[in-house]
Amino acid sequence: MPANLPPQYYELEREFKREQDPKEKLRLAQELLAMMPKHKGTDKLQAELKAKISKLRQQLETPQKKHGARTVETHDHIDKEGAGQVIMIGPPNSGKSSILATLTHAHPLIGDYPFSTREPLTGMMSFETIQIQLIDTPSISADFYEGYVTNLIRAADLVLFVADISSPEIAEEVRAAREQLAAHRIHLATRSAPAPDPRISQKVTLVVGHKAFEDNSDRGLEILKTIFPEHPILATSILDDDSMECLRRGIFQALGIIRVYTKRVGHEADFNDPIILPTGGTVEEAAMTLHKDFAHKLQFARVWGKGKFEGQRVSKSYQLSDEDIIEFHL
Ligand SMILES: Nc1nc2c(ncn2[C@@H]2O[C@H](COP(=O)(O)OP(=O)(O)OP(=O)(O)O)[C@@H](O)[C@H]2O)c(=O)[nH]1
Ligand SMILES: [Mg+2]
Repeated sequence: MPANLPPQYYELEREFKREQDPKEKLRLAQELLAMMPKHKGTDKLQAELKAKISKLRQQLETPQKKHGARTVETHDHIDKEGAGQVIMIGPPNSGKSSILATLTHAHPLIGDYPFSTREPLTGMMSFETIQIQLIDTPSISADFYEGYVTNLIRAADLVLFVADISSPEIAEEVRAAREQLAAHRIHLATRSAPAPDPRISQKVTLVVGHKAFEDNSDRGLEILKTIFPEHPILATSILDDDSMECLRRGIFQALGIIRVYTKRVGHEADFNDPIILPTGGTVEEAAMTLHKDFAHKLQFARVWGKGKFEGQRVSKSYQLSDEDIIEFHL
């Protein structure tokens, strides 16, 4: 079976082969893996690349004893958990750790001074029937950028760019953070699309205007809108529960996923463990998440949900909607 790799893959592969720095090489390898279509024709290539990634990771994590250098733990990778991985980034003191503490059970250090967060920290956020992983990161400014944040951003499913709209310096703070991101080849995009330049990572971004309802906040929000005219922007405050609930839903919607509940013939639907699919996912894709053979044997499905009649019979290629209930028939 042919691998059918996109032309950008070969371009990036050349860059990977040329690269000498193991850290950058690891980043490129991870990117190659993300770009590779996942099917039988690429099984071998995927396995080879995964082996290279694990070797590079080992190499980076091995303590460097030479010249008395300190062992530096790498935070290049955080295993994904739940229905999606969302990374919070932004200027110092904008409230990222406070958002993590409000939406999850994590206990980050929160300070009324910049740069209190020194390492990434994760927490799981409940949204109705699913869990979404949030990552809090060290802040980004003109003078400060933790290198590993680039890899974390590249691997995440969604970026939450958190800015303090009550800050009189918001324009400068946001500009500095965006310049750092651009220097590290991260583009905060409105929707996912391959970048024309394969070295640049286009990340779908939800912009959060945090510390709303303070003096200056309205002015800050207007400035943020002019900086991000195309992006969805949510105004939030940890002191306002409604805004935090809107943020939960906003994160779910920006992830571009749907939840599909399964039911066995003659049983009630199981609302505890939905199948997660990208928006527009089909019955066949839902079956694939359970088992490859299952998808092959599938004859049809019945679907319950908004805008359908009860138990409507649908084909494998039928596109599901969020919160549909599906019953597979083999
Ligand atoms: N008024 C107001 N203050 C907030 C809000 N959210 C956080 N803060 C305060 O803002 C300060 C910074 O909050 P953090 O959550 O530590 O911000 P951060 O972005 O994680 O900052 P660093 O990691 O230190 O760069 C703290 O004093 C918080 O109490 C909010 O919604 N409204
Ligand atoms: Mg913090």
